[in-house]
Amino acid sequence: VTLIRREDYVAPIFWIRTVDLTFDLDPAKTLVTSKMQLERNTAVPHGPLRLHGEELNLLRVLINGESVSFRQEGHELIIDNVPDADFQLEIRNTCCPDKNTSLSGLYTSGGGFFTQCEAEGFRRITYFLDRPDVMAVYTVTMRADKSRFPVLLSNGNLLETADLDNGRHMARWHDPFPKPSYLFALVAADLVAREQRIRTRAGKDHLLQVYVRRGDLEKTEHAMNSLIASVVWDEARFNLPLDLERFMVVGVSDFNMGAMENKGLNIFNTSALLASPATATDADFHRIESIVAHEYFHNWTGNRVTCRDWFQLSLKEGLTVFRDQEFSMDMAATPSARAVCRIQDVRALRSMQFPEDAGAMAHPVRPDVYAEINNFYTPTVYEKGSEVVRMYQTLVGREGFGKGMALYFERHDGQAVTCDDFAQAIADANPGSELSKRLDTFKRWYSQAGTPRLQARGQYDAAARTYTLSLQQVNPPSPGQSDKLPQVIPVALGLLSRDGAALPLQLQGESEAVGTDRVLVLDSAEQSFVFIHVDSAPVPSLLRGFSAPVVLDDGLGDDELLVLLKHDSDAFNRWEASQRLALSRLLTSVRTGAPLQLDAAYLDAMRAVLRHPELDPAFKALALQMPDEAYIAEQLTVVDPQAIHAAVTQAQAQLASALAADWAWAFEAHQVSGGYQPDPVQSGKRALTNLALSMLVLNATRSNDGVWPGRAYQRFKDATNMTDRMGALSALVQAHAALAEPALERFHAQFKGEALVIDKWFALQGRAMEHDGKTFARVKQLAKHPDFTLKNPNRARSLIFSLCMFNPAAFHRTDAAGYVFWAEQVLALDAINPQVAGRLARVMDRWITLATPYRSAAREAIARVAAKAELSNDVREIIDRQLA
Ligand code: DPP
Ligand code: ZN
Repeated sequence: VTLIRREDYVAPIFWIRTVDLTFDLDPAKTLVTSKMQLERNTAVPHGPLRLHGEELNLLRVLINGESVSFRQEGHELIIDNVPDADFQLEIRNTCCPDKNTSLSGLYTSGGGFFTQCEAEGFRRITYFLDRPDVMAVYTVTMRADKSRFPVLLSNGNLLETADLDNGRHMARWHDPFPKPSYLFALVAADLVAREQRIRTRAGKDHLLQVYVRRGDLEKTEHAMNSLIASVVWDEARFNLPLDLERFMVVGVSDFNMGAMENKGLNIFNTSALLASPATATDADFHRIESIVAHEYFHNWTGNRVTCRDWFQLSLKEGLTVFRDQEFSMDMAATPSARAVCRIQDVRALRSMQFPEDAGAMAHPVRPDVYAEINNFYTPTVYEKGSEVVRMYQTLVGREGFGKGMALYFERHDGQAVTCDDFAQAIADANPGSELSKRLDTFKRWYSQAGTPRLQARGQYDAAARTYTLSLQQVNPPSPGQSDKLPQVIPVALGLLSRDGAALPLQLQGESEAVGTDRVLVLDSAEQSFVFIHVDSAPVPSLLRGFSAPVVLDDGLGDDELLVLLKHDSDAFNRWEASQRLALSRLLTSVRTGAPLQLDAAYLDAMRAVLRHPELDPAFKALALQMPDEAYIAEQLTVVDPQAIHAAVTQAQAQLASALAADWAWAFEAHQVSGGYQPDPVQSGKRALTNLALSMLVLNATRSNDGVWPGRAYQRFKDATNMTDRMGALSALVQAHAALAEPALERFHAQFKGEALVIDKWFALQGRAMEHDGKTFARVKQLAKHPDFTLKNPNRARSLIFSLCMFNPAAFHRTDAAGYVFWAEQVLALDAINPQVAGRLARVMDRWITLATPYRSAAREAIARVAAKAELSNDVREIIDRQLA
């Protein structure tokens, strides 16, 4: 594979200023005519015109109306002789949307036409300078059969529509904003729209539309509400208005990602768009709100200011994830609901991004090299990128960050820029800030891969009444980066007395205490901070709100963690204490191989959380859950997935049985009354009742008691919303209760027309707790189910990814059958859809840490994939890195 390097960036030799596209849409063969206005970039040396194109059939090439000689080399169309003055280039080609199973470029789904151009899909539509720093003004004419494709959409404003001969019709669109090709989109399909007119703060009127297939209209209300809330929020928080008269969102069921921010025409995976109480869970509602917001926010962070090259991807993605996370927290409204959002985000970061940062595919937030850019839409670029943006805000303050954003748009609106430009704008808007003092050091977050380890040790001097906090950071090596420099780590902290009081914080040299909550900035390998006037040995609460994406070792023991769990004013660290109490017990059992026996101190603490009169039910549900098995694996140098799973299973069983009466109380006490709302209050109660129910069913099944399984089945049947229905079904399935089978059958029959619900049905079985190899056997069986197909990414993910990625105990088998299955599925998917295959390949990133016999069997499976001659770039790059 060819590697692309960040340091090799050169500006384009030509600019494309305008492009006029005409599509004669036909599923088997679509004709594309492209007329472009080109201009030499005088800032760089002369050279031939090289256009990107893949899977295209070229018909003709004209310059200023005259035919011209050209060459085709690999995926490039090369024209050596082009005029020095501005010129018009006309290209005609065809492509085959029906055969496009990769879902990149122009493809068909459910009988309609859709596009996906990020990152490099536009070159699968027509020949172009398909790179984000080439920005053009687009005019798009579409012609298609009117009865099959009554709705014709593209970016920007509708100029005209007309009926044509032979039952065809046309529409012409114009987007006034210059944009890179990755933001181009078109849709031609039989769709209906929910519409809403809004007037923004600036007094402008806008039309919002959500287009879906006919039966799905009533499932769009939540997306529309989320869109309106996003528009309002971006104006209020960042002064960023909607800049188009019309903003369209379209749902499609075959889609590789969650959604795509094409200018004025966002295209969404239906799983990230459609929701009704009967078909979507609280988690789905929450996810839809955040993805609708994310794509809308891209209109400024991504579209108005875009990336110069794909190495800068986090410029738009990290920043936009940060914005959507802030939005979700603001929507959550109450402090405890905000904390729940933060906990969920950090949990996802630590179980997805931390392993990535420690594995074969570890890369900096701004990567240095790639073979296939699609492989770099990663948790590092997105979620760690968002944490980096959050640290800017921590270092310059919320107001300072707002000023920095304003300066960023003032400087760069309409441009394609780099992460350096963003950093500079935030720093320049905040002279003298903790950021500006050390901007270069801070920017190491963009260039160094890996998760920093932060060690903190405190020493109390009773005579001097001082508390010295020594911080030390270690940045372990990652592939290609053996020596690293210290990073800037903002450490938000507080000190608690043993009885839980928040202590005033005064550092040596300061004239008075500055509150009970503050941020220390570590920017070297080691630094000590001396707090004065400290009356007793404190319990430190460090890294509050997870103020930096690091692994913290604070050396606290159970007694101190129990103080934090009970009293910390920072809800994140309160939750963290609950997880660490569980984690230390799980790890002891995994490391020693001794059966896990939960002690009274732990169980009493968990009971106190569950019974707490004031804590938020959503918080309780999170605190009472065991850490993810993937996160537990991260704490170990040699990973035995079965041992981890056994420890978690034992812990759950003991928590279920020791707290049985408390779970029963929690189940009864948190029932939701009134109509369904996906708000934090109701969803928190449902999260806790569903957790309680799963514990009760688990406990009953183990003691052959039929009462709770019976109640769960009844609840499953009678549920009035999907959250409770899935909660009860999952309780039965995870406990392997006898009633799980009839429930699964009933569920399938009830929802057989609802693709997104059938995905849940597959996913639940793919994630079911392993039990004598039954789960694995069932997944293999389900892969032959008439409803199963690898062609639809959601369906492939629902079954195959659920097993390989989210069910370690069913996947990692001593007979290696899980790995054999993985290799088969990667190869089968690669022939259809390389992007999705690439994602599945990532499952083996950390094979090297596996214990015997898993390690050698995993390597063999990877080698089996590597041996295949025709692999996509996507899969090849990942496999190469795994074997490097
Ligand atoms: N659709 C992806 C996202 O919004 C890529 N831009 O993050
Ligand atoms: Zn994005």
